Amino acid sequence: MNEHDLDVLDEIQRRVLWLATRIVDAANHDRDTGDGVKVGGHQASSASLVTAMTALWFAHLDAEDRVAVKPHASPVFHAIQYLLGNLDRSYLTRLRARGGLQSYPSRTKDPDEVDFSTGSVGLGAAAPLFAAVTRRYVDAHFGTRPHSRFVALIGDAELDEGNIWEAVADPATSGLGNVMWLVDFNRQSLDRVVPGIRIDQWRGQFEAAGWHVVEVKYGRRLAQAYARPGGAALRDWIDRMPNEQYQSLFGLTGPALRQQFLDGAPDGIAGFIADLTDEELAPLVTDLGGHDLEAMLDAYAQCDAVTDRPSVVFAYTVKGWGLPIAGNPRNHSALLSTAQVDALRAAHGLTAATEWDRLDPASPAGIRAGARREALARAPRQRSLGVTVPEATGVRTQKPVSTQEAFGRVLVELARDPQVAPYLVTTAPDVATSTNLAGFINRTGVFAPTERRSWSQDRMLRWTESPAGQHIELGISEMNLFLLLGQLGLSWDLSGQPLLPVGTVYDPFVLRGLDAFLYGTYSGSRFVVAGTPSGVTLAPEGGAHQSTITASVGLELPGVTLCEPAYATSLDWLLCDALGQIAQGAAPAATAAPAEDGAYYFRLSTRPLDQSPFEAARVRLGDAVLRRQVVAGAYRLVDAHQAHPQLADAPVVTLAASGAVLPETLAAAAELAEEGIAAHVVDVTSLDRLYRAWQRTLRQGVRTATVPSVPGALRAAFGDRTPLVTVHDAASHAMAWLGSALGVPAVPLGVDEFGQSGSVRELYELHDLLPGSIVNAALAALSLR
Ligand SMILES: Cc1ncc(C[n+]2csc(CCOP(=O)(O)OP(=O)(O)O)c2C)c(N)n1
Ligand SMILES: [Mg+2]
Repeated sequence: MNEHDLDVLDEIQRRVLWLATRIVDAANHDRDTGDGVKVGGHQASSASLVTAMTALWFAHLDAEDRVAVKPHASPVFHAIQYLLGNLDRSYLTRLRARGGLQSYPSRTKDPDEVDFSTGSVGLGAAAPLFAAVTRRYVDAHFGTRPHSRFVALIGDAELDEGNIWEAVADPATSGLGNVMWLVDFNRQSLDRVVPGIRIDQWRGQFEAAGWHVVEVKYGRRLAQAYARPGGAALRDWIDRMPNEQYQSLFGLTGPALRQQFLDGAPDGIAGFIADLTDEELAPLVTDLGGHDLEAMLDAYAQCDAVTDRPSVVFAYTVKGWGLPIAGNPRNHSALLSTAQVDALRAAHGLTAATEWDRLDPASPAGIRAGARREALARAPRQRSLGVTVPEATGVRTQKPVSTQEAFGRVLVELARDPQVAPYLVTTAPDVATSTNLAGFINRTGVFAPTERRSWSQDRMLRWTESPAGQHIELGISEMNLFLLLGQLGLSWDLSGQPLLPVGTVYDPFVLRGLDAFLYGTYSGSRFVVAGTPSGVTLAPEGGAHQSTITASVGLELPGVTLCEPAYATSLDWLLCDALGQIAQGAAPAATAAPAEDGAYYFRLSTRPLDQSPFEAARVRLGDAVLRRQVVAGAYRLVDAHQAHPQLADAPVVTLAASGAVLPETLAAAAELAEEGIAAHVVDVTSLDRLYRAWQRTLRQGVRTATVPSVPGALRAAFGDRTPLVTVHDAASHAMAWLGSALGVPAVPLGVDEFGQSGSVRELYELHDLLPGSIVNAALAALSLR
């Protein structure tokens, strides 16, 4: 790049800096929210990345590249999109406003095209790495796509997040030459100037994991000074200076700066800088490489040249670069005053009339922006897969079977379906075999970028690794599981190929990956995850492995549908429906009205259940009706009046249960019948869909000030309003709302303490889930009428 081009880029970066600063300023000073809550925004964090981001978008990126932007640099991203002509001017004054620019880049809520949502620090760094894992898989299975580079722009303090190192360390992410992380190395976090010089430690960690590390430490001015006689000592001094001392230089001018710079310096340094005026000294000693356009472009080129492993660039920057708050340890959330903004505007040669203008299209900078807009324009992507997933695979079993086993079998059946099979991809954090994925893996193999020889003679598990494999095995990191699932589910967008991703995880450890789970669904990803085994039903495993709050988590997570079937066929129907909805993309589904988006969370169990009660309901209701009800969230497994006509005039109670506790619930209903009480049994297959149906009608009522009715999904299963007992191998709270929804007295049974080791019977006894307790709860519910 020649001097002229660098000057053009410099002009552009100055405008980017101004706009990013002013976007935050306008949000805070031009708008009155009237609620006394500060609007906020991050001018210093944004300024820090202006050079790196200008160099990327205005000189380096291609249309196929995908970039994650550090959360606090969203104003820089939007300023760039505006200058490229991809964002309407009206948004610039609407940062952090409803319907405006989101505070942190959002795939689903921002008006311009964001590749990766960010916000929870650490996750935005890992997401492009897993997007590259996904691309490698897609290329191997569906033919090579146009080359993409996956870039993450991350804050240096983000490297404190453990998930970063989990992602870097996993063999599944190794060898990805199309990945570049750019660390905004401003040596400041939120609270402070980070003590010590950590670069050597981080370099070691990256290199040990097989990464290519580039340091962009100094700008051209300092590089020239180092080349002069005696310059080596200057370099040595700046390299050794404590972060805090170096950072403090940015707030100083005149003799004070010189004095602070020389504090502790070896003899000779003072002499070396003696002939520089104070005005010359400041830009020299603060001349860092992260603000040198040429140095940054050179670093990007170095990363492109290394194609067999991921690269990380440590760009030394100044937090608040070009602003009066530069380097100030308290600048993370600091806002420029109106007077400071006025001075900055004038310094950038702008006025109140021109401050929001784009670059003059006739100027070299404007011409470059126009050319880059064209170079970065993307073709539309297809979200729908265009294949039909069957309504059921028809898994049949004479023997008792658990939902976890049925899940494995349904996947094997789908792997035999020539339409669906190619798109299925499974993943697990070292629990593939213990969550019944072995059958699927035996059919499809394990994915590896290159053929690997198998040394195992095990005929039960053929762990063949090849580029054709359809299972991606991860080390034990639930964070990585959800990060990968999230990216597999966005493959239609980021790699031009829709997939049907399915993951498994021990249910209690869903919580370990919860932030990444949320991240994926907030990003609009669609996948299936099975949490299995769940609850105290995996009894001997004890309290550390027993999940109780996960049902509530699944129920409450937006963009996630929780399903907890008890019987094999209902699991079959629900899983096929879920995959069918993912295959359709965002289109409305025939089964669950209105259109359901997002991911599916199957909470499963290893307890084998006798399937005959379900078969009886099938005979009673017929497959068409039963399937519709199962998919809608609940059906009546036992109708007390049909089962016991003699109880026509008896008191009636409803026992609603979800998942593994159905046998105890059925036994309780039988006992109640003997005592002259008619007990219906409702099998709740998706608490989530029931709750949503209820909320939809309620909200409708609230918004239109009309009386809400009981929604259809509840009416079909619960019918007459009887007292209610809910039974769940999960926190009792998760089902407790059903009483309010139906307007009936209710006794919720569930697990509200940590569990322990024991048999299923012993643990159910401990937590009041045995038939006797359910009977007593039913009597209590009846007495509450
Ligand atoms: C998981 C998570 N924890 C805490 C925060 C709050 N937070 C936002 S930025 C930040 C410090 C970031 O420092 P760094 O990554 O160095 O960014 P920069 O210096 O560029 O602002 C913290 C603690 C967050 N956004 N996400
Ligand atoms: Mg920082």
